[in-house]
Amino acid sequence: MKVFIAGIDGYLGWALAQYLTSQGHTVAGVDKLLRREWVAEVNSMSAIPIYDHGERLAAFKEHFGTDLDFRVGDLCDYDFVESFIGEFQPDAIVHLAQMPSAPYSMMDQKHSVWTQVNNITTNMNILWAIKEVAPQAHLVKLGTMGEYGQPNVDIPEGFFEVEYRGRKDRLPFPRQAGSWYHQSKVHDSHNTMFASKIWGIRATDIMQGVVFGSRWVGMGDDPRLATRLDFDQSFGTAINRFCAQAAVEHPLTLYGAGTMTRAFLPLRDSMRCLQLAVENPPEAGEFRVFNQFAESYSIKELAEMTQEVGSELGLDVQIRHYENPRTELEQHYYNPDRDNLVKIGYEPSQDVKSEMKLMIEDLRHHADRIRTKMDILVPDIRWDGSRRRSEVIEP
Ligand code: USQ
Repeated sequence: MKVFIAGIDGYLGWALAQYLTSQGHTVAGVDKLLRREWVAEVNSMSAIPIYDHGERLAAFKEHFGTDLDFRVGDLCDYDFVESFIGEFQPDAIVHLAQMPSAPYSMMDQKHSVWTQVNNITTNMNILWAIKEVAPQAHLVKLGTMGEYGQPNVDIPEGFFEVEYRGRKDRLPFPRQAGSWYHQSKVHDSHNTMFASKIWGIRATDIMQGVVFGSRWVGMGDDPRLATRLDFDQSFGTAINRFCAQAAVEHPLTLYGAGTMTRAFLPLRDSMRCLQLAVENPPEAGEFRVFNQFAESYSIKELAEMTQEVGSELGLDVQIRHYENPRTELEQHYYNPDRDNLVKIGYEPSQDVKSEMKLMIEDLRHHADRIRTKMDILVPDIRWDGSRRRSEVIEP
């Protein structure tokens, strides 16, 4: 199939371009390289070194024997989006090209507004381009499990049956997102569902959990093909941060009591699930929702697992509780469904510790890079828009 990846330079996008190519698909994609700028703006860098556009393209050609049509461009520029998608005529468009960080979006007025304008515009431009020049293309839109929030009932996949005042309907499940970033994804879900309804676009809205890990099986060791791995408070996700902290024996930064529960999946499962979504498109006009994760854990359990894996590797890993800089429920019910992907062949990984071990080993090679950024490991972006470094607390 011909797959267009929006956001092809990112953590998921660069890995996915290689993974889908290795599975026989033809890939093209676009990126404005903004993730590199955002991470520099928050005074950090990828723990695993990443190479520039030209070096990545050369390595891709050497390894896969084919040119990758990866253009640097702006998805907020509609003419560019329409012309590239019209030229490539994809069967599927995987849309990963958004600002993905909750803390970054909570920093101040400028960052929250920018996040929403950028994220909603990129999605709207892709929806319009599908309608205008590639109506057969299937949009695989990366949303987030965080769109649902933490309701005190089970979380279905997008829709639920409801009976109200004697009448029944199948309605979208309520979205109660916990950051301006997560809210931007809620708006995208609504816009995509509406576009499907009025224009007959086929779309899969992926409610993805928190991704972790540094590689997919078969990724090889050419450093030019490595994907980025962030560990700062904004762009590093919980397990990736814990593994980076373990690699340099910095205490793990557990926010609050650490009893928040989230759904997680390793990078390789994310690749596999996106492949399954692409290869099993919905009918024209169908808008479907996949909850995409392997398993749920509390953040405290994950810190303890990181500590165990760290000590198996001879590292002294302490766990410390810090004031929670976020406004979020720490004690809550959490039970999301995950059936749609399993029905089309997904076998969830259940071995978080093996993945952590691989990642800590990868990160230990780059411990010196992480050590240069020790001062940014403790969070200071607070959900009320102020900045103050969290203090250590007794839970
Ligand atoms: N947390 C800690 N310590 C840390 C970092 C995080 O205790 O050092 C806690 C947070 O308070 C939160 C949980 O871990 O309760 C998850 O935080 P996270 O930063 O790993 O994940 P989140 O902000 O939710 O965002 C990440 C990605 C985002 C994606 C989302 C999926 O950055 O792009 O949409 O995961 S989900 O969480 O399912 O919404």
